[in-house]
Amino acid sequence: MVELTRVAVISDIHGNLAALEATLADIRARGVARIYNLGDLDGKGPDGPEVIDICREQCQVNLFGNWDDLMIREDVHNPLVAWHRKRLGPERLAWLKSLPYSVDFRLSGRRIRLFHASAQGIWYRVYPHSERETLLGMFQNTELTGFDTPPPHVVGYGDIHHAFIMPFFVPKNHTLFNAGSVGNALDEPRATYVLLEGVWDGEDWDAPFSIQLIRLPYDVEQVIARARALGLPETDALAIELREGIYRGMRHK
Ligand SMILES: [Mn+2]
Repeated sequence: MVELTRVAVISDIHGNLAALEATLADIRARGVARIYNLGDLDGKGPDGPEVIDICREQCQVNLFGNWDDLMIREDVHNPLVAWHRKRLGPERLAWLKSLPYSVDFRLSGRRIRLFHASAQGIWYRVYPHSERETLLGMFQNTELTGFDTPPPHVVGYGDIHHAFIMPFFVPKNHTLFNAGSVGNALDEPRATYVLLEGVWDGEDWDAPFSIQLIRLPYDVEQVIARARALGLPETDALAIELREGIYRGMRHK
């Protein structure tokens, strides 16, 4: 009997503490050994500081996302970003700035790579309906992912707040998945994450391997009330995203 390791892939928490707590409770109940967080810890929801402090302590890996970039960029003066930045304080901002771009590991023979948005950059967005060439670009080594290891077979990312699992017909043995969003899911309004299971660092492709998509309820109204109490800018837009999963940038389209 082979020993299987469970790795939780969480992403895009966006300052939503209630969604993170629901996710961590589920992760603990399933006996998960490692938690890998793909970034966008803050922005949007009201509790960025708490989310960052918990992830620093509980996640084995935290990666850098595009909202984390907004937080640390001195050329961004948007009032919403300024509100979040002030709450985070300099020490947490310095930690965000230190986060790595991607992580590679191996499960049941497969080389697995995780990053926030794509191999091309944190601001280069890839959708399940993107061109085939763009989708295959997710498996390429780039200056950002490094050239130290051969390209991966399985790639996981976040960024679009839209979870999916896409095995390729050609090339064989390749799968692209999106972990969805813990705190700002836009495909269905529940805390979402992905669970991987396989033999840790194992070379045998015939050992069991699985990718599972998990949806969890949490107290959305508590998050909205907390945002209002703290005076978070754009709380009405946040409320629509959290209740209905409708992106604020899409409301007028
Ligand atoms: Mn995001």
